[in-house]
Amino acid sequence: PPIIRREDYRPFDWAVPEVALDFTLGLQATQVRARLSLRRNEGVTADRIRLNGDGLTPVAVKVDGEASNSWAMDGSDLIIALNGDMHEVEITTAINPAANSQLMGLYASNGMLCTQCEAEGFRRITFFPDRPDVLSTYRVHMSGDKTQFPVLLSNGNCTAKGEAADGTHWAEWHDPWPKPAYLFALVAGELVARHDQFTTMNDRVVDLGIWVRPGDLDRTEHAMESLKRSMKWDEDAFGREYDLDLFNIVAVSDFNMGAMENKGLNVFNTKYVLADAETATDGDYDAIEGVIGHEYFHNWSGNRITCRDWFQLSLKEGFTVLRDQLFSQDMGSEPVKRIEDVRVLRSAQFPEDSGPLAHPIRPDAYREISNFYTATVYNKGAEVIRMMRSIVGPERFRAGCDLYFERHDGEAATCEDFVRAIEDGAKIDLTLFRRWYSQAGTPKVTVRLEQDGDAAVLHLAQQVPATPGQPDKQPMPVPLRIALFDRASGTHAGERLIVLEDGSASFRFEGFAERPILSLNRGFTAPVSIDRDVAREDLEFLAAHDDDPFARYEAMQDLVVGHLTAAADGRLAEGDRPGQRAAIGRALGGVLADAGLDDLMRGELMILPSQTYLAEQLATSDPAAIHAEREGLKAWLGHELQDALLAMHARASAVPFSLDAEARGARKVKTQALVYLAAAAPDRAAELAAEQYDSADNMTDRQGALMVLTGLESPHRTHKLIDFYNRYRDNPLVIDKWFALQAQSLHPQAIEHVKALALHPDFTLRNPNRVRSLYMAFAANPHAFHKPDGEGYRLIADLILALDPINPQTAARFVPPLGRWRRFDAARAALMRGELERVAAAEKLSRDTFEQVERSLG
Ligand code: HT7
Ligand code: ZN
Repeated sequence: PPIIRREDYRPFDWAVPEVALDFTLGLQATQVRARLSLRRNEGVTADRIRLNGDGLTPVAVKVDGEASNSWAMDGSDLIIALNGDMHEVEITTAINPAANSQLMGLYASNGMLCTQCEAEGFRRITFFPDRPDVLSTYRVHMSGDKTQFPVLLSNGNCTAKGEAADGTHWAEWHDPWPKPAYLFALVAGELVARHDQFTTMNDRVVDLGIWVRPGDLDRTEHAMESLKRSMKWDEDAFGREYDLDLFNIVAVSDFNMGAMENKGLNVFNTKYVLADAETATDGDYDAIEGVIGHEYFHNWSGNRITCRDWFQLSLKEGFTVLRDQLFSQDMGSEPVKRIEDVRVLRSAQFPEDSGPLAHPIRPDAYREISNFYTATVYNKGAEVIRMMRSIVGPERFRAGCDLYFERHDGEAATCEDFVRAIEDGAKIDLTLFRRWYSQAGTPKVTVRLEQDGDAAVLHLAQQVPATPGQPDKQPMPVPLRIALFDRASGTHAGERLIVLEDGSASFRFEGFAERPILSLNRGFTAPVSIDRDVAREDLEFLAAHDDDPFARYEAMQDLVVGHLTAAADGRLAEGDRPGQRAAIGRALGGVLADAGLDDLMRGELMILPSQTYLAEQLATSDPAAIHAEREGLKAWLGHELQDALLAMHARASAVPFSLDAEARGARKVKTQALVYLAAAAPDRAAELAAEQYDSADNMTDRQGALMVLTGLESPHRTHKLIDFYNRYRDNPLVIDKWFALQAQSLHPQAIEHVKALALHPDFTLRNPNRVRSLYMAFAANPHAFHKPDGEGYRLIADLILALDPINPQTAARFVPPLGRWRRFDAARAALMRGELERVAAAEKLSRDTFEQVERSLG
């Protein structure tokens, strides 16, 4: 497969102002007639047009109303000879949605038809210039059997509908906003809707519909409320008003990602729509609100202003992630949301940035764009824009965003356009800052605080590591919010933002008789890793007293990370272990007892750094050693703090169910307490967990209890797993949880359980949620995945080979866990690499998997 390069971008030769699509729908056979109005762009002399296709053969081609033979296939693309400046081309194709297991283009899911066109799915429906810089208005006519497809939806507004005598019916939709093909959508099937309305800032009434399968309607209330909150928030926070009379969301159970922002017709994975207390956790509720917001916000950051080419993906994704993060911060607890977002960044993006798949947020080359829907483009992309916001402040940032929306409305823009709008609107020079767009790798900032008479001097140096294709890097502006705590009073005189512009710099702070305690990267203002030699007492102080919640969390984490990485790496003198554990115990005990903390925040502070994050701190690591040390510490803490944890569990259990912050916090600390107790006193914890499971009146408590039980050897484990399955066997989203809990469990036989579950009648490779719930959960379970005999690696390689012909996009997402082979001990590295080589040797690999394996073997 060829490499596509950013530098090769050229505008398309033709404009396609109008598209008319006519669908004759059938699950096994759908006919598509596409009429494209074409206008030659100025200065173009070519005598042909290239229309992208993927797996299509033209049934008929007409040019200007006449059947034409002046066409030829070039690979998958259709080339039509055209001499004039304006033409109308009509192409008929025939497709089989039921056979579309890739879930790209038009496919059948649970008896309904739906589309997924981003990034390059439209070319699997009809021949078209399938690139985001070709914008057209769409008219869609569709007809189909009325009983099979009672509901017919597409983008924009429904302009007409009717019935025929033969049992079919039809609908016509018109979307007045020019859009690229990737935003096209069509849904047809037996669906029911929750309807509501939203009145915009300019008093326009928008009809809202959330469409689901009959039986799921009473689980759509939270999604609808989230949608209305998103619409209001985008008006208040960014001045963005919705621009159609209708906004529809459809939930489908077979979907490659979370959701899709098609204009006026978002298509969602059911996972991010359906919720009630019995079947969804508090985390699920939050995720639904976040994803509903994310897709809605794309209406401006993505749809009204789209991307010029797919290298600019972060223009819409990074910005929209930032917008959804700010939305969720405003809807719930700001510090807790910030901590959660940083945890995701560190567990998903930092490893990507330090491995063979590292790429800048604006990549330079790809073979398959689906492989670049990554944590780097999304989450680091959001962090990069958040840094601009931190540097200029929220008001000036808003001015920059206003200018961006005004300047580029209706265009296909670039990341450079965005940066320039922020520069002009916020009045700042971002020349050096642009390096964040072009350089991969997580900068490491080395920190030293020195006392010089009555001044504290902060020495900072940065180093951006080499990444594939980028051996040498330039320094990038790193904004760091800091505070200096006076040792005597334990207070600070206010925080400030410093920006490390160059490779190194020193900052002098007068008025400290004694070396202060440094609180650094407060709020996680920069997505960097920090290397600092800081005394444990200082970390203990910050873990107890820092008034910045993120920095307090960070100090807790640092205390544990320092100890566990040294221990797992064999650098910890045995004599130092008791003292270090005691310091962590004091810090955690303080967190449990701190009456000033709310439980949501307390729950965050109780979470130990993940095994992946710990491994990331070491050049190469032994997962078994990290696992043993981490579990050992957990058991020690659970034992030391047993009384406080039991008391907390009892207190939290008495809080009645509600969705308010207090009750959610109680549920969070309740299961956290069980996690520690399970490590320290498994029998006692199993009894408590079984009680929690039985008395649960909500999924958060029930899933939390079952999560703890799945890691234990206890008769309760089997009983509750059977009970859970029987209770929820008709609810696929909950059965996904059942698979995932077992695949990610601490149980020593987890790998055997995964192998057995793969043979369970409810397991299928055809549903991405189910595949992820079993195998992604397993690949993220270090003690099981990294078994020294390499069986975990073999399991994932087998999965990739089996899944690749069915759903290459999903298959390719399982390559990165194997691709991190360089970061493990030599024996494991050889086994992981061996499995990658086995995949590479397969007779036929998709472009998706081929590219990921090629890069991973590097
Ligand atoms: N913009 C959407 C991307 C997406 C996607 C990409 C590749 C294959 C399937 C897909 N489904 C959705 C999702 C988003 O970021 O909002
Ligand atoms: Zn998005």
